[in-house]
Amino acid sequence: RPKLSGPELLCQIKEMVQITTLTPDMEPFSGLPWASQLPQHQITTDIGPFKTCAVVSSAGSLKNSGLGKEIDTHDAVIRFNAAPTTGFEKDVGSKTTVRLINSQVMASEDHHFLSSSLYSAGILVSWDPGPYSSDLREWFNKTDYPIFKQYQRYRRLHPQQPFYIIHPRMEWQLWQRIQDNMDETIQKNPPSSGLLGTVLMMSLCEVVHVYEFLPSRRKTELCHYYQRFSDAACTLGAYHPLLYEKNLVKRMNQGSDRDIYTYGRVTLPGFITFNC
Ligand code: NCC
Repeated sequence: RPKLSGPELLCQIKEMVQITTLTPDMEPFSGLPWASQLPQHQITTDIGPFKTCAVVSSAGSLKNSGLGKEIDTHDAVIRFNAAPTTGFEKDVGSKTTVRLINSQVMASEDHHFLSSSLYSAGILVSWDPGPYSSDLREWFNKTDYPIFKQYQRYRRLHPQQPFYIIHPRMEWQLWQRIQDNMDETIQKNPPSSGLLGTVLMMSLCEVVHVYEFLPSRRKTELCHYYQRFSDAACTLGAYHPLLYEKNLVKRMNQGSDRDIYTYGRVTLPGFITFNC
């Protein structure tokens, strides 16, 4: 199979990955009493377009990066799961426009999702590994974690905060782009929050800078910049096809290798800026 160039890969993702969030009219949700808690419109209709966006991975290599000021100059910033800014501003900045969380964070006791102020800044977007069929009814009957129960509870407590749920089809369409562009067979698990968030921002922004998804010279076994826990699998992947995700992002990068090495910074073009 011929190896696609960066621009060809970008076009595949633009054309074959639909950024869709759940709306109240979708089955089986339309028939449920809480459907009206779902946003009326697609996230891509409601927010953006932004000029510049920053995707802040949670990697340990952000520690001592001093990238906070640079990150905050972007028009929109996306962060993931339980990644904090308080106390880490120098390295990761303080602006949060979007927070993308997996359903494990929503459900596990130790994250205090319903009560922690960590989640009250910005727009929330959540996802749960759906079945490969991407059938909403099938997913609804068998989610990985109780995403819908927690969604309803959170919405009741914070009715004013925008909160979207990603259609699982997006996960698998993106997974397929990874698989079709790799020679090896990859594990059939959805891409990491980091890649999902990167593609989401490519649909909302003209230019996307991704920080420490491709590790800089600060590369470390430290899992997160905010925790004293080391495991190389955080950077290389175990459940998620993370290594393959990174390979794909490396091929799409429009910045220099020097930018990666020094700043852990990748530059990706927003979908509206190129034609296929
Ligand atoms: O670790 P996590 O991700 O929250 O990190 C967010 C995204 O940053 C990128 N990353 C992170 C660490 C690292 N050393 N290198 C990186 O490149 C990845 O793109 C990652 O997606 C997830 O994807 O949702 C994940 O969530 C955690 C965990 O559920 C949450 O942190 C909450 O505690 C998963 N860890 C476990 O299940 C134990 C992780 O596999 C993926």
